[in-house]
Amino acid sequence: FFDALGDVQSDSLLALIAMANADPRTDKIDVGVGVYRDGVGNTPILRAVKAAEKLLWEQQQTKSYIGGFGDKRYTELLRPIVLGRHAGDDRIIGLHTPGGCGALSLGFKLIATAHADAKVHVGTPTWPNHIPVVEAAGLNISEYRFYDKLETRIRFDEMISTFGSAPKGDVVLLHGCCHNPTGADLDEGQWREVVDVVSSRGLIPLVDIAYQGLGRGFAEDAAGLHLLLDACDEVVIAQSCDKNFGVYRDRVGSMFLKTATADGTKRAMDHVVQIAREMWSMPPDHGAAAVRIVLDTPELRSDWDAEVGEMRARINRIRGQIAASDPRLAYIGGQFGMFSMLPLSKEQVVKLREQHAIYMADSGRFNVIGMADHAVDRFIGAVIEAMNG
Ligand code: PLP
Ligand code: TYF
Repeated sequence: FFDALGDVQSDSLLALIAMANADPRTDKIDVGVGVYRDGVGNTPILRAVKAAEKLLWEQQQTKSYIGGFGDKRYTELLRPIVLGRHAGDDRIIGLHTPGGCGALSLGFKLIATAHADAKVHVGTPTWPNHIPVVEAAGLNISEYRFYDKLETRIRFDEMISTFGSAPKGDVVLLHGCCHNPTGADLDEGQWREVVDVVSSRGLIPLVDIAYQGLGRGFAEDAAGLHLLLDACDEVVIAQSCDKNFGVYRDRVGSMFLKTATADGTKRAMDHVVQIAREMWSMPPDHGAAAVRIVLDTPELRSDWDAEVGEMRARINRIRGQIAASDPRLAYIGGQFGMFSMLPLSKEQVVKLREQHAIYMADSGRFNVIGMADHAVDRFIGAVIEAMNG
């Protein structure tokens, strides 16, 4: 019966983790997967999260079901962070999801429930999981070229002309900040142009914001999203706490929806809860409960702010170090978040893997803070050698 199943195309990033783990060389550098690593190469549990988990263990009275919306206090506490000046808008309602991935899935399935024939414009390259999630919702995808890897710049004209000729009701998938896989974020002027064309043509933006706080700062990283909320009646937001709280495996995210009216959003959210019921029924509690306790406890909250500041500072310090090493890498200093993409061919990437035990995605995407401090110079030397070769 199950012989009918063919091979799946595995997630190339997850396959890369296994490949790096299997390499016995002790000086290997794993800049493949997107998790934060500190100066000695560890992915620690944040102090604030550890303290919140202790409080949770002491205080939690029951593990009974929490309901389809998940932890409502958790989504309430996220509102000022994610929505900023729009936090009080009752046309925006949120729901706790299993990670950003769960939020994306819900968002696209909601879109498909409303309009099964909607088309989603996706800029390439993008996070490899975006495409299967959109396809699983049964929506049509139209790709446009977002970024030129060899010229190391956003193809902004192409983005604007794609949106400018899209019919009303088409969906655009936007990265809120810290673009994965390129690190190339829109600047404020570019966001304003995008917001103008999206709102004037009646397009539906779905904003994926999975790295808030790790680029320029919490408010800055959501500035484009807030401009969209100023101008658009209908916005879908897929948010993740997995990176900025370092709770990757606990699967902590949220989906927010804005429609033109509070009643309209309530009605749409009934559909969202129904869609979630078919997939996971209710979200896992633990990680969101820890995040809630951090945000609800002033000392933990300020410690968390400081810890995100430390992560951001390390990201931007290593970016600066790489950017200063060679004029061809200077662009990396003007990009944000965990990732940038090197202008290397797949052959050059494979050579780095074989000759230098440096593991990055075939596309040349690397995790800026994937390596320990002591490995940065060796990484830079090998990359320059590869670019020259
Ligand atoms: N969106 C982007 C752009 C990501 O890089 C990730 C990374 O995992 C996600 C969404 C999903 O995050 P989560 O692990 O919370 O599902
Ligand atoms: O892009 C990354 O490396 C992270 C981790 O299916 C990730 O977002 C990668 C692939 C995947 C889930 C998470």
